[in-house]
Amino acid sequence: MTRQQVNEENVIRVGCPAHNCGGRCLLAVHVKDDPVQGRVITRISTDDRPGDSVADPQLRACVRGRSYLRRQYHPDRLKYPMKRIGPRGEGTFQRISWDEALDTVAGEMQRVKAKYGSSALFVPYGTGGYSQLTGSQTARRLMNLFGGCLGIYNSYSWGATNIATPYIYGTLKSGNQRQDWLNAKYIIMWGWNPAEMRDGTNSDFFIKKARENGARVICIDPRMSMSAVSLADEWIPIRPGTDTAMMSAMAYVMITEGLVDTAFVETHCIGFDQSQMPAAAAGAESYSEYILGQRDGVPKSPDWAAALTAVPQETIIRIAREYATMKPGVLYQGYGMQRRAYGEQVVLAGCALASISGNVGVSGGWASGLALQPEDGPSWNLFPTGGNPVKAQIPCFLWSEAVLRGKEMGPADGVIGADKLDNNIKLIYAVASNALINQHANINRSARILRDESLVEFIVVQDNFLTSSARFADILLPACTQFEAWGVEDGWKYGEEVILMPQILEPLAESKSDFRICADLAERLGFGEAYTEGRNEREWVEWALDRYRETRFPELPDLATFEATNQGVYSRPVTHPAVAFTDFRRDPERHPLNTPSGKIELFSQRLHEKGNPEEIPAVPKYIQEWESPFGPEASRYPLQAIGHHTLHRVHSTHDNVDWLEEAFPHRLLINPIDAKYRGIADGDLVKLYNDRGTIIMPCQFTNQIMPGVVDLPQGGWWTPDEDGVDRRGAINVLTSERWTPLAFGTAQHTIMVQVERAAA
Ligand SMILES: Nc1nc2c(c(=O)[nH]1)N[C@H]1C(S)=C(S)[C@@H](COP(=O)(O)OP(=O)(O)OC[C@H]3O[C@@H](n4cnc5c(=O)[nH]c(N)nc54)[C@H](O)[C@@H]3O)O[C@H]1N2
Ligand SMILES: Nc1nc2c(c(=O)[nH]1)N[C@H]1C(S)=C(S)[C@@H](COP(=O)(O)OP(=O)(O)OC[C@H]3O[C@@H](n4cnc5c(=O)[nH]c(N)nc54)[C@H](O)[C@@H]3O)O[C@H]1N2
Ligand code: SF4
Ligand SMILES: [Mo]
Repeated sequence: MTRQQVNEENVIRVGCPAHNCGGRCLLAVHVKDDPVQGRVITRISTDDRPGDSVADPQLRACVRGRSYLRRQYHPDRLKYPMKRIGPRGEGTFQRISWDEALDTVAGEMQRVKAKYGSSALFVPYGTGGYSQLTGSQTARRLMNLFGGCLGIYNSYSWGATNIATPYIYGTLKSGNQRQDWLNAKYIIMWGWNPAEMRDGTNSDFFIKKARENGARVICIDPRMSMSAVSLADEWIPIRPGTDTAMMSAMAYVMITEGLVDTAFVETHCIGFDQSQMPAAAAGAESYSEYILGQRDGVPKSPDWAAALTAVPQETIIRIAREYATMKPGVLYQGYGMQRRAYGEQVVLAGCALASISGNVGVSGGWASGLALQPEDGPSWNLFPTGGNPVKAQIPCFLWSEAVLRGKEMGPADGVIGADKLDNNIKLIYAVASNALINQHANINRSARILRDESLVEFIVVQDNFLTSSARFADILLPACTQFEAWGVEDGWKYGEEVILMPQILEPLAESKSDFRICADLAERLGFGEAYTEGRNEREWVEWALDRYRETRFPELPDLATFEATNQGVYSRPVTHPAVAFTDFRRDPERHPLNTPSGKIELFSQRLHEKGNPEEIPAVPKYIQEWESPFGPEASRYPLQAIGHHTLHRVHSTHDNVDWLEEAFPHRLLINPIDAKYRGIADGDLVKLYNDRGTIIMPCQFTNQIMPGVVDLPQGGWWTPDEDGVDRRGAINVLTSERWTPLAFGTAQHTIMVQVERAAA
């Protein structure tokens, strides 16, 4: 498809430095070549290709991309390498030369490796750079060539989903291409907010198109989210952490009213009832026995669920009937509700509903679960990190455990690749990560751990800004921004495009690209050539384009063509959207799933064998969360707090962008009913606390959140005062480091808090 370009000479089309935003968009960067200042960005607009066709829609930027010049030209950008001169964590640094910085880092890597071994080295989860040549993968390649480091697996994003989905479907590729949503008659956005949290650039656009096509759209969320407002026919507020109860009650309605697709269940599922139990688990509780309460005496009726969820039973019954009859239908699960205690259950319960309603493997339907695009989806990490000689890996969320007690950790703590770790973490090299402090749970605990120099002996942080994690660095390395480095990106989770990210500005002051810094370190450590393979960054981008061409996009232009046309993007229209599980649906015997039975496992023998039915049941169950309105903790901390992914930021990135703060001020969002009961007025400073910490910040009234729940959008920069009280509003001051039982994933959204009026 050729598209006419608007040929303004002063515009360069590039991929947005998306960081770990779920979108990938095209920016039109307007530049001026100034004789004194050099090249400056004057403004940023977006995709101007004509047409908004469904097959190949524009990749239009959001407010973060359009405000990017305020981040690019922020006065606080890191300009020079620095070393710590005060106590660790205090944030006092002194400028040093690159030579001193690199010598120190290389020297510490060698010292720690010699003293403890490679598995004491660690590159934490860090998602700030996904343009292939930026971000933590550059440091992983360095470490792997150096002899390896303790590995990580899983993500903060969808820790429970990642692990749970394959138990029922045998794969993570359980999604259709999004164009297929136009064939749906019914769409439930369950804890999913694509109008605000980008989950593929055009997900909200496709929902809008599906609705124009006649689909009824429901949003189930404790907040009347931007998606509830702009995309849905109906908003159903639900008490956080109780979704599995509503899903179970929907199954109850479907079973008792004869709305189950029994033909599909008989041929494609196991574990629905006793006739379908695996031989080795004969006699164990089946899915329908749990739903009907035949073993535990508790039918999972709408009445039962209404008390837990705060959703009226008539609503539950109606939604169940609609979903089971207005077919095909999509039940799209967001990830916020699985970043919770027992997050695995809500994932599996949603998949079970999709299965018993017969919505799996059909156009217009949706299997739920992680729902990666079938066939070859986008790739986050093309830049080769090489094999890690250290085989042991920990779940990424358990890094602070590995600092404290690595040597005691084994499979019971989610360790894979080894029976035991042979080290505690002693050196951390954090690149494009604010997950040492800001984005990890229980900030005050993390800070205590990192302050102790006898635990982690050396910390390097490489970032654009002095973030809350960077304050804990021993050596701070200034990374340049992605406008100042070469890169390339493709879709986040869905999409059929490749977007070029050419270097458009010189790196600020002495800052350097992640690739360059790691290559310089490799040079010092004696394997510079192995690191670069003789390629500079531009040549690595050419290399990446070649890989895309070989794997997904045979018609992808080469770099010279990209540059000559200033297109910025290559996209491939989707006219026949792929549908997951089509072959399995047609012929389950010849195309079995990658599960032990080859079928959809409503009952999982593998989960049964875990021998922990209270926390890891073999069929999806509602389990009361470890902090909940129903537990004793509610007497001191009666409010549930969620921290949704806001338009203002990508996690903690962009928190310091003034335009975004002006448009979306960072506030504790509270329902006036909860506020007035506490004598709080709109705009008051409030104290928000639990046993783990305290935040003082302004509040804002909103009726768009259900009473009993407050919302502090995640990602505010932790800013403790002299009493250790956070004055900006980092929700992780309040969150818990406890992990989910099966996936060892984060449960950061499961927290109870109290709010009161604060003295100014
Ligand atoms: N603008 C923006 N977009 C982003 C990101 C960002 O930081 N900013 N981050 C990206 C990344 S890395 C990820 S992993 C994804 C994350 O995407 P998600 O995890 O899906 O995002 P959240 O905002 O945490 O949660 C989505 C919705 O779930 C609701 N919710 C919270 N708890 C519950 C619950 O118990 N039940 C129900 N039913 N709903 C609940 C929230 O109110 C919110 O509206 O977003 C991606 N997109
Ligand atoms: N309470 C709570 N906590 C959460 C979540 C939640 O929903 N609730 N969400 C979780 C999720 S889903 C995720 S993915 C994590 C994200 O956690 P992180 O991966 O830590 O993401 P960010 O906070 O965006 O931090 C990225 C850092 O990279 C820097 N950076 C940007 N570009 C570059 C670059 O090119 N090079 C270098 N060196 N640095 C760069 C940014 O300045 C920023 O400091 O947070 C998790 N934490
Ligand atoms: S959605 Fe993400 S990639 Fe797109 S403009 Fe916004 S920040 Fe950039
Ligand atoms: Mo994420």
